[in-house]
Amino acid sequence: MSTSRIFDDYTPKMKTKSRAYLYWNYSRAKLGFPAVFLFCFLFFIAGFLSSSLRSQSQKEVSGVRQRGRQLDSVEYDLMAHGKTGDDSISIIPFQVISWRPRAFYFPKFATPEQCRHIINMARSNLEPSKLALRKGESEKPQNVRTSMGTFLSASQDGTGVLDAIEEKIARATKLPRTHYEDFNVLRYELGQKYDSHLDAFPPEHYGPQKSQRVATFLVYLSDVEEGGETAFPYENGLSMDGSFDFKKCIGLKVKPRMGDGFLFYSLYPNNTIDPISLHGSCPVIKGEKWVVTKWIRDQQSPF
Ligand SMILES: O=C(O)CCC(=O)C(=O)O
Repeated sequence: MSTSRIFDDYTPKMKTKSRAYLYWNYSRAKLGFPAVFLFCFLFFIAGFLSSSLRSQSQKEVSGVRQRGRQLDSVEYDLMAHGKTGDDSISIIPFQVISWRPRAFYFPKFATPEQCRHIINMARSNLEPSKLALRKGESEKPQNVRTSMGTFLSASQDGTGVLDAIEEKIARATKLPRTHYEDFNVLRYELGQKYDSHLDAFPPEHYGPQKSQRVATFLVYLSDVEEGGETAFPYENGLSMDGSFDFKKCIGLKVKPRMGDGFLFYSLYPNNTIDPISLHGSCPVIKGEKWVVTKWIRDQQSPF
């Protein structure tokens, strides 16, 4: 085929096209229709295979983390800040787990090194976890909370790990550290659990309160092979007809994974207690569960 045939459509409009375009046209003519068709077909197949592979990996949710959206890197123009403000932007990724209860998941909130450090700090001081006594109770009910635990304050940790975690909780919750109780590190061995309860203290059961727990921030310090989920049996108003057995582990379940953070609110925005925040720790079926709890109050310490 002569080049004049190839350039048949070389009109004035085409003159503006680049040499590359002309070369492509030339090559196309030289290769012939079957070769171009084959090339397009292979290109289509490659695109189809790569997109179906990508969507397959995103669907793998059973037992495996669902792939989240990548955060775009954005340039921010900072504001002038007040004396207690920051000169940088905080970005703490989270997922809304539920609005009833108001519960939010913070993947990879702490590093594995931070988790191991907190466990090591707590390990030698563990005692049986305690329960607050209700009005009229003289001793703690048996077999409700069977974990071991200890309290740690950020100031006890010379390495600054607890300080950094507490600071990050303040950024995540936007609630000030002046309202925080000490960290409560908990260890659940096989079969150990915490039956469903509220973190807030209803005055009808506990008497008048000087302050209330607004929210709870958990950082899971270990993976758990099976069981040990933090469970909310009243999720979205379910099982609230009065017949619920507080020892049952049902409803919305959050699986502990080393380093992940989990926040839920015990109070409504009007400071009354949200009954749907009722929650517990399911028995550990396989492995061991370590978690650290940070209770956040509506008043400054001391409570
Ligand atoms: O261990 C958990 O997942 C929950 C702990 C808890 O409910 C609590 O400390 O109040």
